Amino acid sequence: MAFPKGFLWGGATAANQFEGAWDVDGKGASVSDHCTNGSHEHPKRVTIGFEDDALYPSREATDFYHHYQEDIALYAEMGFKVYRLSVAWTRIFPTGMETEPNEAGLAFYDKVFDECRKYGIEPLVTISHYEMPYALVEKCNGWEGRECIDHFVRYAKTLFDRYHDKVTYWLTFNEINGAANPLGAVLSTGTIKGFSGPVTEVPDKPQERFQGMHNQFVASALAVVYAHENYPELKIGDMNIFTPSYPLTCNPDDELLAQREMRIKSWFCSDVQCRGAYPTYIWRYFKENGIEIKMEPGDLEVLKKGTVDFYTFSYYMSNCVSAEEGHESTDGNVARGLKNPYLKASDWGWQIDPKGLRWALNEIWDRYGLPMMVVENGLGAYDKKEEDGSVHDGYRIDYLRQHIEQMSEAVEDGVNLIGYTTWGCTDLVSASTGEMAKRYGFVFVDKYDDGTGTLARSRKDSFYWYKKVIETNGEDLA
Ligand code: BGP
Repeated sequence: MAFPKGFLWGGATAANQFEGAWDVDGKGASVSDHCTNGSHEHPKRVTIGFEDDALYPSREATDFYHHYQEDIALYAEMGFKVYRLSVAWTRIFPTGMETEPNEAGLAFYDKVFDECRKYGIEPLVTISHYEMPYALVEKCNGWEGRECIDHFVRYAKTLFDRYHDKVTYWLTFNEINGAANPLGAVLSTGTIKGFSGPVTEVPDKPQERFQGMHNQFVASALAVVYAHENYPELKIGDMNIFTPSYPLTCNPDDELLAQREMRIKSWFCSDVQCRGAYPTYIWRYFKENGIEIKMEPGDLEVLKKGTVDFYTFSYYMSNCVSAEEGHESTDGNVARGLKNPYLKASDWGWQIDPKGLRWALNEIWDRYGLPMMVVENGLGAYDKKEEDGSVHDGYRIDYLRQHIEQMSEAVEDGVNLIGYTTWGCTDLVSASTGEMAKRYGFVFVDKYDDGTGTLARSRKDSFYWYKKVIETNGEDLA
């Protein structure tokens, strides 16, 4: 086994899916607070107002807000070296537009980071993870509005100024490339002004999504520049969904299509954020899709200056593409594609492909030569809690073991991988479906899709297994 000394083992969560306390201590409503629950079969919905008879799962989620000490103690028991979490923008700036931050929100994260530090756990903080103030959706159609740049930069500066001696590793936007897909309008760019309905029916407006992405690039780069100039010890990363798109056959048409799909869906954003410039291939895509990006003088210089220090990504699955019609498709979160006859899939149709992770790590390393972290990976599954509180999740252990084995192969291949945080280390709300039944955690939370549950935490079999993995620095995966 090849993991370097000091390898950052840990887990990841996001405020909107984990914290709950959606209107406590001055917090404002974010896009995720306007999303109802759903399931694999019945998509979650966005509502403009709040419906009395609907269930909004992010409101309570699994209540990290009131359980953070217990949760972080469990991470320490597993031996976490790093804990990836996000700050809720609306806890700090309730509408996004205030000029002064909400002190109660800032104080909460002080306590959380101090608690991590107490156990020697390094916090890795996502500044914006799939939520933005809903007030900004109403004001300027989310990230389509140029003014979001100023609001975000004020927010990011506030976090750097307040926490620079508690948090070294930062990510600007979660899965920024998610907005290359229609669902990204809800999760990522918030370009959903006036929309209510199932998230699968959000109107497909690539112009708005890519303009939103441009504004996020500029905002991210400005945040990086500020951090570098004021706190040179901080490390700022990007965060992408990386989903390999394999050609279904060796037909050159499939190969070309796969290359195009990879560029638009997996490479575009990181090319901008790691290399500091728009890649030339994107202009043809924009032209053919009627996309015109409005830029202001100075934007391109900012992008050049504000490149990231390390590359991070989520990895769950791979897909296939074909130039021919009629092949069976698969499911996914924001990334979807065709079924691969060599792979099995999760109960939600996400194709399980551990070797694709080795391939991804090598491709990314070859392209950028930056240190890397896998900041999300895991199996969303139905868990059954036994009467004695145990959960026998051998399927999750198998999934994680196979992915860790492939990461170690990648390290042997020469990749500079510095950390690994599995997704949803404590059970939380699913981003794509809004349900509780899709669980990822090492820690089970007694909370169910109808909103009931005691919120009690208990250790699954995978908890003890991951503890051993960390103890042996990835040597013992049995
Ligand atoms: C990623 C998101 C996470 C997380 C994860 C699992 O795309 O960054 O927020 O939720 O996917 O997806 P899901 O919750 O839909 O199973």
